[in-house]
Amino acid sequence: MVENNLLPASVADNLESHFIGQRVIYYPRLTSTMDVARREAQRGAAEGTVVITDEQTMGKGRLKRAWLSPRGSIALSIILHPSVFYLPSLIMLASLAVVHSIETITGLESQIKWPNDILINDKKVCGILIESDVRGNKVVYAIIGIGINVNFRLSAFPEILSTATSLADELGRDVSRVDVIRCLLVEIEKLYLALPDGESVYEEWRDRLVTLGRKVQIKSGKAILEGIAESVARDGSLLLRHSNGSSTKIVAGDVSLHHNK
Ligand code: BT5
Repeated sequence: MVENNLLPASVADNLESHFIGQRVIYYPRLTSTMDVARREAQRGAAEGTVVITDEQTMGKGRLKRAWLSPRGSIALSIILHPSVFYLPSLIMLASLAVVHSIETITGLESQIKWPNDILINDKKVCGILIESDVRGNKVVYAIIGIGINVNFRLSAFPEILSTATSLADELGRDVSRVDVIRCLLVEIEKLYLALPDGESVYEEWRDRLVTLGRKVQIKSGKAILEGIAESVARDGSLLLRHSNGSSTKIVAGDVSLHHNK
Protein backbone atom coordinates (compact mmCIF):
# COMPACT_ATOMS: atom_id res chain seq x y z
CA MET A 1 0.00 0.00 0.00
CA VAL A 2 1.27 3.49 -0.77
CA GLU A 3 0.75 5.76 2.22
CA ASN A 4 -0.40 9.38 1.98
CA ASN A 5 1.14 10.59 5.21
CA LEU A 6 4.31 9.48 6.92
CA LEU A 7 3.67 8.34 10.46
CA PRO A 8 6.74 8.40 12.69
CA ALA A 9 5.85 4.97 14.10
CA SER A 10 5.70 3.43 10.63
CA VAL A 11 9.21 4.74 9.99
CA ALA A 12 10.75 3.78 13.34
CA ASP A 13 8.93 0.61 14.50
CA ASN A 14 11.22 -2.44 14.49
CA LEU A 15 13.76 -0.54 12.41
CA GLU A 16 16.90 -2.63 12.13
CA SER A 17 19.25 0.13 13.23
CA HIS A 18 20.96 0.89 16.53
CA PHE A 19 20.59 4.67 16.59
CA ILE A 20 19.76 6.23 13.21
CA GLY A 21 15.98 6.61 13.12
CA GLN A 22 15.43 5.38 16.66
CA ARG A 23 14.04 8.85 17.35
CA VAL A 24 11.92 10.38 14.59
CA ILE A 25 10.56 13.91 14.75
CA TYR A 26 7.74 14.31 12.25
CA TYR A 27 5.78 17.30 11.04
CA PRO A 28 3.15 17.16 8.28
CA ARG A 29 4.59 20.40 6.91
CA LEU A 30 7.75 22.39 7.64
CA THR A 31 9.84 25.21 6.22
CA SER A 32 12.92 22.96 6.03
CA THR A 33 13.95 19.83 7.92
CA MET A 34 17.43 21.39 8.14
CA ASP A 35 16.13 24.25 10.30
CA VAL A 36 14.42 21.90 12.75
CA ALA A 37 17.36 19.48 12.82
CA ARG A 38 19.78 22.34 13.52
CA ARG A 39 17.64 23.52 16.44
CA GLU A 40 17.39 19.99 17.80
CA ALA A 41 21.15 19.46 17.41
CA GLN A 42 21.90 22.70 19.25
CA ARG A 43 19.68 21.47 22.07
CA GLY A 44 21.74 18.29 22.29
CA ALA A 45 19.57 15.81 20.37
CA ALA A 46 20.85 12.25 20.40
CA GLU A 47 22.97 11.05 17.49
CA GLY A 48 20.74 9.46 14.87
CA THR A 49 17.72 11.68 15.51
CA VAL A 50 15.83 12.09 12.23
CA VAL A 51 13.56 14.99 11.26
CA ILE A 52 11.00 14.12 8.58
CA THR A 53 8.19 15.99 6.90
CA ASP A 54 5.62 15.38 4.18
CA GLU A 55 6.10 18.78 2.61
CA GLN A 56 8.66 21.61 2.85
CA THR A 57 7.66 25.18 2.14
CA MET A 58 11.23 26.54 2.07
CA GLY A 59 13.39 23.54 1.23
CA LYS A 60 17.05 24.46 0.83
CA GLY A 61 19.68 23.50 -1.68
CA ARG A 62 23.30 24.61 -1.57
CA LEU A 63 24.20 28.31 -1.71
CA LYS A 64 20.72 29.36 -0.55
CA ARG A 65 19.09 27.81 -3.61
CA ALA A 66 15.56 26.51 -3.30
CA TRP A 67 14.74 22.81 -3.15
CA LEU A 68 11.23 21.90 -4.23
CA SER A 69 9.67 19.29 -2.00
CA PRO A 70 5.95 19.05 -2.51
CA ARG A 71 3.77 16.32 -0.97
CA GLY A 72 4.96 12.96 -2.17
CA SER A 73 8.64 13.84 -1.61
CA ILE A 74 11.01 12.41 0.89
CA ALA A 75 12.57 15.25 2.88
CA LEU A 76 14.59 14.31 5.92
CA SER A 77 17.58 15.38 7.99
CA ILE A 78 19.74 13.15 10.17
CA ILE A 79 21.76 14.46 13.12
CA LEU A 80 25.20 12.89 13.58
CA HIS A 81 28.25 13.47 15.76
CA PRO A 82 31.15 12.21 13.65
CA SER A 83 34.80 12.91 14.27
CA VAL A 84 36.13 15.73 12.11
CA PHE A 85 38.13 13.18 10.18
CA TYR A 86 34.94 11.60 8.79
CA LEU A 87 33.13 14.79 7.72
CA PRO A 88 34.11 14.47 4.03
CA SER A 89 32.79 10.90 4.02
CA LEU A 90 29.23 11.93 4.88
CA ILE A 91 28.33 13.02 1.34
CA MET A 92 29.85 9.77 0.04
CA LEU A 93 27.94 7.46 2.35
CA ALA A 94 24.68 9.37 1.97
CA SER A 95 24.97 9.18 -1.85
CA LEU A 96 25.71 5.46 -1.76
CA ALA A 97 22.87 4.79 0.68
CA VAL A 98 20.41 6.61 -1.62
CA VAL A 99 21.58 4.66 -4.68
CA HIS A 100 21.40 1.33 -2.80
CA SER A 101 17.94 2.09 -1.36
CA ILE A 102 16.43 3.20 -4.68
CA GLU A 103 17.74 0.03 -6.25
CA THR A 104 16.55 -2.25 -3.43
CA ILE A 105 13.03 -0.81 -3.25
CA THR A 106 12.35 -0.03 -6.93
CA GLY A 107 14.94 -1.90 -8.97
CA LEU A 108 15.85 1.40 -10.67
CA GLU A 109 19.51 2.07 -11.35
CA SER A 110 20.79 5.50 -10.36
CA GLN A 111 24.10 7.31 -10.66
CA ILE A 112 26.04 9.71 -8.47
CA LYS A 113 27.01 13.05 -9.97
CA TRP A 114 29.73 14.95 -8.14
CA PRO A 115 29.32 16.54 -5.70
CA ASN A 116 25.79 15.93 -4.37
CA ASP A 117 23.27 14.74 -6.96
CA ILE A 118 21.69 11.38 -7.64
CA LEU A 119 20.51 10.94 -11.22
CA ILE A 120 18.28 8.51 -13.06
CA ASN A 121 18.67 8.60 -16.84
CA ASP A 122 20.67 11.85 -16.49
CA LYS A 123 17.94 13.61 -14.50
CA LYS A 124 18.16 14.60 -10.85
CA VAL A 125 16.03 12.48 -8.54
CA CYS A 126 17.75 13.39 -5.27
CA GLY A 127 19.82 16.19 -3.79
CA ILE A 128 21.92 15.94 -0.63
CA LEU A 129 23.00 18.73 1.66
CA ILE A 130 25.54 18.39 4.47
CA GLU A 131 25.72 21.02 7.16
CA SER A 132 28.07 20.99 10.11
CA ASP A 133 29.15 23.06 13.08
CA VAL A 134 32.84 22.56 13.69
CA ARG A 135 34.73 24.27 16.50
CA GLY A 136 38.47 23.77 16.40
CA ASN A 137 38.85 20.09 15.81
CA LYS A 138 35.50 19.13 17.25
CA VAL A 139 32.31 18.55 15.30
CA VAL A 140 29.49 19.91 17.47
CA TYR A 141 27.03 18.33 15.05
CA ALA A 142 26.66 17.38 11.41
CA ILE A 143 23.37 17.11 9.57
CA ILE A 144 22.75 15.06 6.45
CA GLY A 145 19.77 16.44 4.52
CA ILE A 146 18.27 14.24 1.83
CA GLY A 147 15.52 15.16 -0.62
CA ILE A 148 14.17 12.48 -2.97
CA ASN A 149 11.49 13.00 -5.61
CA VAL A 150 9.20 10.04 -5.06
CA ASN A 151 5.45 10.28 -5.65
CA PHE A 152 4.89 13.42 -7.64
CA ARG A 153 4.96 14.07 -11.34
CA LEU A 154 7.46 16.56 -12.68
CA SER A 155 4.94 17.77 -15.25
CA ALA A 156 3.46 19.85 -12.42
CA PHE A 157 6.82 21.62 -11.95
CA PRO A 158 7.85 23.17 -15.26
CA GLU A 159 10.78 25.02 -13.66
CA ILE A 160 12.70 21.77 -13.16
CA LEU A 161 10.92 19.50 -15.66
CA SER A 162 13.86 19.35 -18.07
CA THR A 163 16.48 18.51 -15.43
CA ALA A 164 14.62 16.46 -12.80
CA THR A 165 12.70 13.22 -12.46
CA SER A 166 10.84 11.30 -9.75
CA LEU A 167 10.64 7.60 -8.90
CA ALA A 168 6.94 7.65 -9.86
CA ASP A 169 7.75 9.25 -13.22
CA GLU A 170 10.38 6.59 -13.90
CA LEU A 171 8.24 3.66 -12.78
CA GLY A 172 4.78 4.83 -13.85
CA ARG A 173 3.46 4.02 -10.38
CA ASP A 174 3.77 5.26 -6.81
CA VAL A 175 6.30 3.85 -4.35
CA SER A 176 6.09 3.45 -0.57
CA ARG A 177 8.08 6.32 0.91
CA VAL A 178 8.19 4.46 4.23
CA ASP A 179 9.95 1.52 2.56
CA VAL A 180 12.51 3.83 0.93
CA ILE A 181 13.12 5.77 4.16
CA ARG A 182 13.53 2.64 6.32
CA CYS A 183 15.97 1.14 3.87
CA LEU A 184 17.86 4.43 3.63
CA LEU A 185 18.24 4.87 7.40
CA VAL A 186 19.52 1.33 7.93
CA GLU A 187 21.91 1.68 4.99
CA ILE A 188 23.29 5.02 6.19
CA GLU A 189 23.96 3.56 9.63
CA LYS A 190 25.68 0.52 8.15
CA LEU A 191 28.00 2.68 6.02
CA TYR A 192 28.58 5.18 8.86
CA LEU A 193 29.60 2.42 11.27
CA ALA A 194 31.92 0.97 8.63
CA LEU A 195 33.90 4.23 8.25
CA PRO A 196 36.64 3.25 10.73
CA ASP A 197 37.27 0.12 8.66
CA GLY A 198 38.88 2.22 5.97
CA GLU A 199 38.53 2.47 2.26
CA SER A 200 35.26 0.92 1.17
CA VAL A 201 32.95 3.95 1.20
CA TYR A 202 35.36 6.20 -0.67
CA GLU A 203 36.18 3.54 -3.23
CA GLU A 204 32.60 2.59 -4.03
CA TRP A 205 31.59 6.25 -4.21
CA ARG A 206 34.46 7.02 -6.59
CA ASP A 207 33.63 4.03 -8.77
CA ARG A 208 29.97 4.98 -9.06
CA LEU A 209 30.51 8.64 -10.01
CA VAL A 210 29.23 9.38 -13.53
CA THR A 211 31.39 12.45 -13.55
CA LEU A 212 34.83 10.85 -13.83
CA GLY A 213 36.44 10.70 -17.25
CA ARG A 214 33.86 13.10 -18.66
CA LYS A 215 34.41 16.51 -20.20
CA VAL A 216 32.80 18.93 -17.77
CA GLN A 217 32.14 22.58 -17.16
CA ILE A 218 32.22 23.54 -13.50
CA LYS A 219 30.91 26.70 -11.92
CA SER A 220 32.79 27.25 -8.71
CA GLY A 221 32.07 30.59 -7.06
CA LYS A 222 32.38 33.16 -9.86
CA ALA A 223 34.75 31.04 -11.95
CA ILE A 224 33.74 28.77 -14.80
CA LEU A 225 36.28 26.04 -15.43
CA GLU A 226 36.45 23.45 -18.19
CA GLY A 227 38.32 20.21 -18.50
CA ILE A 228 38.19 16.49 -17.92
CA ALA A 229 37.04 15.36 -14.46
CA GLU A 230 40.09 13.24 -13.76
CA SER A 231 39.78 11.94 -10.23
CA VAL A 232 38.37 12.50 -6.78
CA ALA A 233 40.35 12.52 -3.55
CA ARG A 234 39.47 11.05 -0.18
CA ASP A 235 38.51 14.52 1.03
CA GLY A 236 35.79 14.56 -1.66
CA SER A 237 37.50 17.15 -3.89
CA LEU A 238 37.57 16.80 -7.68
CA LEU A 239 40.68 17.11 -9.83
CA LEU A 240 39.94 18.88 -13.11
CA ARG A 241 42.50 18.44 -15.93
CA HIS A 242 42.59 21.37 -18.37
CA SER A 243 43.41 21.10 -22.09
CA ASN A 244 46.81 22.77 -21.50
CA GLY A 245 47.74 19.98 -19.10
CA SER A 246 47.40 21.98 -15.89
CA SER A 247 44.96 20.92 -13.20
CA THR A 248 42.68 22.48 -10.58
CA LYS A 249 41.48 20.93 -7.34
CA ILE A 250 37.82 21.79 -6.83
CA VAL A 251 36.17 21.52 -3.44
CA ALA A 252 32.65 22.62 -4.35
CA GLY A 253 30.91 23.52 -7.57
CA ASP A 254 28.12 22.85 -10.05
CA VAL A 255 28.98 20.46 -12.82
CA SER A 256 27.54 20.35 -16.34
CA LEU A 257 28.38 17.08 -18.03
CA HIS A 258 29.13 17.15 -21.74
CA HIS A 259 27.62 14.24 -23.54
CA ASN A 260 30.55 13.44 -25.75
CA LYS A 261 32.75 11.39 -23.46
C1 BT5 B 1 20.78 20.17 -3.54
O1 BT5 B 1 21.19 21.46 -3.73
O2 BT5 B 1 20.63 19.36 -4.43
C2 BT5 B 1 20.51 19.81 -2.09
C3 BT5 B 1 19.05 19.50 -1.83
C4 BT5 B 1 18.83 19.04 -0.42
C5 BT5 B 1 17.37 18.90 -0.10
C6 BT5 B 1 17.14 18.31 1.25
S1 BT5 B 1 15.45 17.94 1.52
C7 BT5 B 1 15.74 17.64 3.19
C8 BT5 B 1 16.69 18.72 3.64
N1 BT5 B 1 15.95 19.92 3.99
C9 BT5 B 1 16.22 20.95 3.15
O3 BT5 B 1 15.73 22.10 3.24
N2 BT5 B 1 17.16 20.56 2.26
C10 BT5 B 1 17.54 19.17 2.44
P1 BT5 B 1 21.75 22.05 -5.09
O4 BT5 B 1 22.83 21.16 -5.63
O5 BT5 B 1 22.08 23.46 -4.77
O6 BT5 B 1 20.53 21.95 -6.09
C11 BT5 B 1 19.48 22.88 -6.06
C12 BT5 B 1 18.96 23.04 -7.48
O7 BT5 B 1 18.30 21.82 -7.88
C13 BT5 B 1 17.91 24.13 -7.63
O8 BT5 B 1 18.52 25.35 -7.91
C14 BT5 B 1 17.05 23.62 -8.78
O9 BT5 B 1 17.63 23.95 -10.02
C15 BT5 B 1 17.14 22.11 -8.65
N3 BT5 B 1 15.99 21.56 -7.91
C16 BT5 B 1 15.19 22.14 -6.99
N4 BT5 B 1 14.29 21.27 -6.52
C17 BT5 B 1 14.51 20.10 -7.15
C18 BT5 B 1 13.91 18.82 -7.09
N5 BT5 B 1 12.90 18.54 -6.26
N6 BT5 B 1 14.41 17.86 -7.92
C19 BT5 B 1 15.44 18.09 -8.76
N7 BT5 B 1 16.05 19.29 -8.87
C20 BT5 B 1 15.60 20.28 -8.06
